[in-house]
Amino acid sequence: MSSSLSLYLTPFCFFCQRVLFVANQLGIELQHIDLYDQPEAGEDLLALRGRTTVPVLRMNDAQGGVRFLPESHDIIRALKSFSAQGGVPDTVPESWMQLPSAAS
Ligand SMILES: N[C@@H](CCC(=O)N[C@@H](CS)C(=O)NCC(=O)O)C(=O)O
Repeated sequence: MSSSLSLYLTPFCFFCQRVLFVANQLGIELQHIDLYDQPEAGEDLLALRGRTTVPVLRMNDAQGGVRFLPESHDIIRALKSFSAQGGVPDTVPESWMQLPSAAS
């Protein structure tokens, strides 16, 4: 199984739309975690940064790794980098944020 990407977003968020636009242009699939429909999904973001600001990109890899990348500009840069390197990597980037509960 390969890595999967999800985007925490709300329907009214311009920064989120910009990320979705670029992902679509690059042909990168992003599952949507819509905090308007699923407010409980914001708990991970609160644990991560103490706020539920979106967009935040989440990667789950096949080894059980989970990492997060906030800030639309950083997300777009990462998506372009994945695209230039031939696709989403198999393992989560270690520079991305992780939940305090996952940090050793
Ligand atoms: N600098 C951030 C700005 C993100 C931002 O302002 N998001 C708004 C929605 S458009 C938000 O989540 N506001 C609610 C909050 O911060 O709790 C980025 O570019 O991603």
